[in-house]
Amino acid sequence: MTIARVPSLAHWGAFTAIVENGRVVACEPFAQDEAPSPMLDAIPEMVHSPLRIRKPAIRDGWSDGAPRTGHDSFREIEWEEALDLVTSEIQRVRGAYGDTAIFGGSYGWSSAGRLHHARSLVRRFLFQGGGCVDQFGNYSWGAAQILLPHVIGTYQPVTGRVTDWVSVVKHTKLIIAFGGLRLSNAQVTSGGAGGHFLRGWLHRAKAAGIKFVMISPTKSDAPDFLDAEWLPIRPNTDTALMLAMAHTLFTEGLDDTEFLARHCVGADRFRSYVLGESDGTPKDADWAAAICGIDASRIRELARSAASTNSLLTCTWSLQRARHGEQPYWALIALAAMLGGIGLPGRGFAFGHGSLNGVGVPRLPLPGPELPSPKNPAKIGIPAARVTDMLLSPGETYDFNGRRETYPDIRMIYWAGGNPFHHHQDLNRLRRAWQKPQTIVVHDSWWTPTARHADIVLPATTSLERNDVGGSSRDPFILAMRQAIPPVGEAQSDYEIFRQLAARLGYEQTFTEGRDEMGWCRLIYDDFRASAARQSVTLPDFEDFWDAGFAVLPPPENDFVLFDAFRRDPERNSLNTPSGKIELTSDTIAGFGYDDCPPHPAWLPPEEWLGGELARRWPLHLLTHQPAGRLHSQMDPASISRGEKVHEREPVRINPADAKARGIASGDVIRLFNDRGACLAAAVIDDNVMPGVLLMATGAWFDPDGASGRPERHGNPNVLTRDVGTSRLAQGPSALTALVEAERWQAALPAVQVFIPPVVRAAMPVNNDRTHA
Ligand SMILES: Nc1nc2c(c(=O)[nH]1)N[C@H]1C(S)=C(S)[C@@H](COP(=O)(O)OP(=O)(O)OC[C@H]3O[C@@H](n4cnc5c(=O)[nH]c(N)nc54)[C@H](O)[C@@H]3O)O[C@H]1N2
Ligand SMILES: Nc1nc2c(c(=O)[nH]1)N[C@H]1C(S)=C(S)[C@@H](COP(=O)(O)OP(=O)(O)OC[C@H]3O[C@@H](n4cnc5c(=O)[nH]c(N)nc54)[C@H](O)[C@@H]3O)O[C@H]1N2
Ligand SMILES: [Mo]
Repeated sequence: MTIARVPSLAHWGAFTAIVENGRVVACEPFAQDEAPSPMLDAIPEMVHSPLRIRKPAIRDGWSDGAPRTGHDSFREIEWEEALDLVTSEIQRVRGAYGDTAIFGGSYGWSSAGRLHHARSLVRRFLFQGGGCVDQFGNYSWGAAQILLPHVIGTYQPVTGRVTDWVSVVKHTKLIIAFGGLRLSNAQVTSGGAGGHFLRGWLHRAKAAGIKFVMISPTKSDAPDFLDAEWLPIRPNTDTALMLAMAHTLFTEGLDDTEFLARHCVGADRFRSYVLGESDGTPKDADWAAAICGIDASRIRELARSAASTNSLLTCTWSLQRARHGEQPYWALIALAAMLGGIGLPGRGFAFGHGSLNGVGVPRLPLPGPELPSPKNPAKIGIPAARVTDMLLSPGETYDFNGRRETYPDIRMIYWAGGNPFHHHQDLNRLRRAWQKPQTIVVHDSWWTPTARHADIVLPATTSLERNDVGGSSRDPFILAMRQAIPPVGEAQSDYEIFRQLAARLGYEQTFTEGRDEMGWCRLIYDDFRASAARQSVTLPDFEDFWDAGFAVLPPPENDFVLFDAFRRDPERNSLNTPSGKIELTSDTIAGFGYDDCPPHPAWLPPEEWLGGELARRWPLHLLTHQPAGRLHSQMDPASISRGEKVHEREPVRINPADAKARGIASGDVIRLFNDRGACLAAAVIDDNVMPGVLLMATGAWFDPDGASGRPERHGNPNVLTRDVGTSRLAQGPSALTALVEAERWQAALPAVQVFIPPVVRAAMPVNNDRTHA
């Protein structure tokens, strides 16, 4: 028996793959990781899963234009034929309809390695061939990315550079955490987690005597060891709470008038709105209590205690993934400005400390390793979450950040490294829109729901079947990802697939720049090493790095405090806003004239919330959080994720009162439904979820029942969520605004089918004697 130990990396952690006779049998956590993720255990199972795509395949019915059902059968073909087909489809569509008829935004997390990052590669490949319709922004912080530059001149605080934990532990006394600090979300870093840091920092913060107040619809959003005070809040109403805190500060003279005058513009107009001078409604604590469900006296006390001590206001990314998601972010900044702590150690505002591993972790300010990206000559993209709108409404106009844009007419979709049939909202609507293009090409390693909705499916290797370099701008490590096993089946790397296509299309040299896989690994590492050298940090040369499996940046010398220079001297270190200051009122946004995004932070009731008219018909607010045992939809077929299911269904947490009113017992299969769709899920009764709220993880593989009118079988909540932009400003996804009803499922229980691979007929003639790994 041969045993090999090979260093590698996933978004959820660095590890050593243990390989026995060509099979990955275990993944040992990286020795320097203080809190490795249990998700590493899912990797061997997934690499050798029966759900792997083994050979290129064509959907039956594609050539006849039969609808994509997700239940179609496929026919395997040889690589040469598959690559020729994709080539001729690209040529046909570009020739007949132009470059903007190809949609290649390909949103999705792909794998951690930077060379074989599928989304970067599909865009590189299509951009170099004439361009395509791209996707801007993301699902994570789509609203913040557009709003924040108007308010503070940058969206840096959502890319991870927020006042760091070192500063917090030294100086902060009170953390008010809107949306909480969900430890399970800190298992992952985009680009790969060399270490896991949040648990350690929270323990140090607790030991330093910091008091935590958590504002969330569920107590489970903070670990018990924090002893956080839990203030249950009605979903999507945090803005009302923040405005009421501002009201207390203004009326009790607790606002920092000097900071507002010297560092902000538009405080007067914001003040007159908060006090009710501009619209007749004072946004006081009593007003907010009726909206958000938190006691008026507690709201006033919270504002006073925030003003009386070194407080830090943090907010998860989830708050802006809701209708009018711009508002809580703007209101949080306004509140922090009134408290006067912005730019001071351990004070001010921050986003995402509890959203992703690495946020707030001290690290030298240099970019993570990356593959250089070319420009898109087609110069067109849509906000990431507007994909269904685009497919359904070619030629129609929409508003986006002050511009009026037109949706292109898409004939071909090329997707690699993403799973829209997981990530997008209102999946039944996406499924209708998905019928429009003539051809859909997908690369994936597994028969995901998106692969099953494609016409040409190309099997991609996993990270363990190729060489790569990984790392993140939020992590001090850079990691070698060495090939551990030969490709499973006939899978090829995304890079190699695109190289062969580029060769057929006449631009192989442009695509490869004359480099092979190892040449690119070396380039990515050497670029990173050079940027470290510019900061006087010496990293080992490539050979030593590749041999050791990692290199690490030393910790920064100084604590990072967001906007400290601006605070010291706002004239010399002005912000990149029109006024150079923090804009509590924005003339630019005022000029857009959007009724769904006014010129200053404001409470705008969403169309669906527990205080609104629709709640009479749909009385439960469905919140979808990130799953603890997988990355989005990745690894859902593995034992860890499946072990969390009940009767094979995704669990949904429900308050005892809501369960009782519906005759639901723990473990019952229930049907969740609204006008957009229905799914089955398994009830878990939990008094840590406030009444009126359902809490469910995203990412159960979409398993539509073939028969019409039947619920999705597995518990994919995106059949229920709302596919509407946050506002005309940012057009971000608003998944967390969704009302539903729940009832016990009384009929026969349909089996979950999505973990059974589709029917795939072997290529004819069968002439290969490969042994499948
Ligand atoms: N309701 C609701 N929906 C949400 C959210 C929410 O809060 N609520 N959150 C949203 C957010 S923040 C995000 S980021 C998205 C995530 O959405 P996605 O990023 O689309 O989700 P993943 O499941 O990570 O999909 C990655 C896909 O890439 C494939 N893949 C992995 N490695 C490779 C590779 O090397 N090559 C190729 N070709 N493919 C590979 C995986 O098999 C998988 O199919 O979901 C969004 N959806
Ligand atoms: N294990 C694991 N970790 C992950 C991921 C994963 O798939 N798996 N995905 C990663 C990605 S891509 C991202 S973008 C981040 C996302 O990070 P976040 O967006 O911060 O995470 P979520 O889990 O979507 O939401 C966190 C909590 O917000 C609360 N919440 C929802 N709506 C409201 C509201 O209106 N008000 C208040 N006060 N609270 C609310 C919910 O109770 C929820 O549990 O997570 C990352 N971390
Ligand atoms: Mo995300």
